[in-house]
Amino acid sequence: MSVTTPPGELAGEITHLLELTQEWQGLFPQAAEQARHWRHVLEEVRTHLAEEVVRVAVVGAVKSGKSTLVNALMGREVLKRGAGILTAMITRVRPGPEERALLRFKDPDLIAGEIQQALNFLPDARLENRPEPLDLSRPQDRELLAALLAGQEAASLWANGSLNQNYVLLSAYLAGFSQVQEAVARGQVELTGPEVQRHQELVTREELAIYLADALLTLPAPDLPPWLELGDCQGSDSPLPQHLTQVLAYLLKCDLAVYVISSRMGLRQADFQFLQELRRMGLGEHLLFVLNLDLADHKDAADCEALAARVRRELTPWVPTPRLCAFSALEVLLKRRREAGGLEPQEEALLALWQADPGKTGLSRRGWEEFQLLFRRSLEEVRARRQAGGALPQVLMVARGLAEQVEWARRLLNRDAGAYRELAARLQARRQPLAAVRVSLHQTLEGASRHLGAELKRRVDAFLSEQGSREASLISFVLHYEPDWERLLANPEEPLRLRLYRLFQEFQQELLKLAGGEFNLQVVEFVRRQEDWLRQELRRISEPLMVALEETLTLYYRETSALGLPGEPPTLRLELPPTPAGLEIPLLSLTLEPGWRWAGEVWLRSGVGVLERLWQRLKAKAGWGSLEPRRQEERDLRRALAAIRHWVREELRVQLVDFGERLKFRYFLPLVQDLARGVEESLDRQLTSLLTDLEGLTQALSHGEADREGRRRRLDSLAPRVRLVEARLTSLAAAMKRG
Ligand SMILES: Nc1nc2c(ncn2[C@@H]2O[C@H](COP(=O)(O)OP(=O)(O)OP(=O)(O)O)[C@@H](O)[C@H]2O)c(=O)[nH]1
Ligand SMILES: [Mg+2]
Repeated sequence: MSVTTPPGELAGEITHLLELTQEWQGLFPQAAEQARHWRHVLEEVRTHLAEEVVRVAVVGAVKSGKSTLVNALMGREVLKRGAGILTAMITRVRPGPEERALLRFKDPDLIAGEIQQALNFLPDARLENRPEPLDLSRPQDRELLAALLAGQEAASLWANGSLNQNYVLLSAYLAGFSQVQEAVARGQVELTGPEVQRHQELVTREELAIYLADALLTLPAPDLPPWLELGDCQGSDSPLPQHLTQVLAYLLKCDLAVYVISSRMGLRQADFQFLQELRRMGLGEHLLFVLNLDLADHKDAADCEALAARVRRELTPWVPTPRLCAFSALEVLLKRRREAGGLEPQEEALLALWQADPGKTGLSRRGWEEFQLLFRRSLEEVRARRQAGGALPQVLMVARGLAEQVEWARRLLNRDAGAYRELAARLQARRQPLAAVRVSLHQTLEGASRHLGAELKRRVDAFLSEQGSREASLISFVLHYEPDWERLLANPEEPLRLRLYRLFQEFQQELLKLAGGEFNLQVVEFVRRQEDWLRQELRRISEPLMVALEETLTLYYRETSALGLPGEPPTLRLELPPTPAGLEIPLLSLTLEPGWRWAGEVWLRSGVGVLERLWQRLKAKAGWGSLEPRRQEERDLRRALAAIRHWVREELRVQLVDFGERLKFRYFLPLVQDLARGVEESLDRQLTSLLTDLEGLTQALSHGEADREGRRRRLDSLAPRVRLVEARLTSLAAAMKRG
């Protein structure tokens, strides 16, 4: 992997410092230990900066121009854009040295599970009592699925097939199978060079995209920072629930979202709902809005401006000061492509048409320029925020430590070997209390981790059990769900069994929508609240020990000053590391296994059910005023619904328990451990960077008695340069704090 130098001032200062520590080591090879520590810290920070990615999700309603905007930013046709709902899978796009597409496919077990789950909603005798699940790699199973999907029962059950999630999923899996079979078996596919274009088909055709787990595209884009990732998302109002679930999961990892609004459509109800969701995920203050102007659609520049003003007004209740830029993404893209020399004649004609009105194109150009500035600034802010919290304090401590050592070495040069030894011994004694405080900090944090972990477990249990009492919760949904009875019973010819399947199918779809959306949003909000609390607690617990540590450090510095080595005791920073990138908030994905069939059907077929219906029929025959057939059916279905509710309630309970365990053991406990360890490591590093290795230094000095003058000259030249780097880092830290 090629290592790119991270941009920004911090990276430059790290390079400087690395050179200076090298120089220091050349002067005192016997005191190499300390220099090694500094270099280790600096190199680690540097690697970390180079690997760090700022993620930006490009979101908005379907067909608002999200893919076009990503293309405009990249300056080329990277993603497929056009009519019809296109983006079926999030494509992550990153600038990189070479063209490459990495497509990761779903695990075959996951695919089989999703197919099985959807099949549960298909009432067909051919599916009952099958010894093993349907496997698309078997031709006879594919034939069966094709026959099932085309069959009478499926047709009547899925009358509005285009919007039925199970139907869409099964047909997509079946249609795409032959084309991706090999790729799925391999797990992933890497495309390079001209082959890269092929990825477009995979991510835009639902039947292929359904097999994908991840799509990452790398392309040269010299005017974008190498640490940027743009996520081209599916439309937020896409009718397929799996699209929204994917977008939500991606947004959780993002630092910023660009919200695209089509000037043709403006803001609609679905936008406000999505904005609310973005806010609940904590992205409210990290949104940039693009009003994507369809230049042909607006009379003149004033018209465009009026629209922008209206959109801004409409956004204000949701986002207090919306950052909105208005321009045509397509125009930007075409202009950039023209510069690169590759426009089709009709595209030229389109540009010419737009450019006939310089008022509108001028407005669009200014909007794009404004957006670029704003975008850049927001990205830099994200990076600065992260660095201010982690990398910078560490680098600053190295600079301080080095400056101090250089200063002390200059003063020590005049003394003789006996004096060095005495000095080293006295300071060594002063370090003992520091070591003691470090030990008690370690113990305190260890104890706190256990206690905080236990408290978090309790809170997860409470959160999930509250679900039972909350309105809009999964459990109350299950307990109170009512279908649209009118619609369900509309066709008097429909057999009862089919109605039952339809009833359950609608129930399932609503439930999955609630689980994938509202429930998971509640989980995210809950997790974020706990994280804030956890960080606060760790701070509160460590604070007294930090004070003790600083007091001991002050005494240490007092001693060094008395020994003729002046220095200011530093302010230590309690660093809580960011949540590790590999730790993802678990989201619930509910599955309803075949058991339900029996729950409902059992009632219909049960002795009670059969007897009841027989009795009603007898009563009718005897003219005893039986229930009319429609009422009777409704009553049967209500009873079956009660049986299903009971079964789903139980199933949900089991899955929520399982989900709670994942939250506890795969998220919160590792997080507690990681944060506590992070606090300690960061303090250790700061202290090791700072506390002069006097023993090494005095040894080094006594070895080089002969070349005292040469050393003095080199130290005199080194000192101001180190101080300069330290000063620059200090002002960088101050600037970040202000920013
Ligand atoms: N006139 C005009 N057309 C545009 C503009 N931006 C995008 N389009 C067109 O609008 C259509 C949809 O654009 P896409 O970028 O595919 O939209 P999307 O939001 O990614 O769509 P989905 O991914 O399907 O939700 C394409 O045909 C674009 O060429 C624009 O600024 N002006
Ligand atoms: Mg798109």
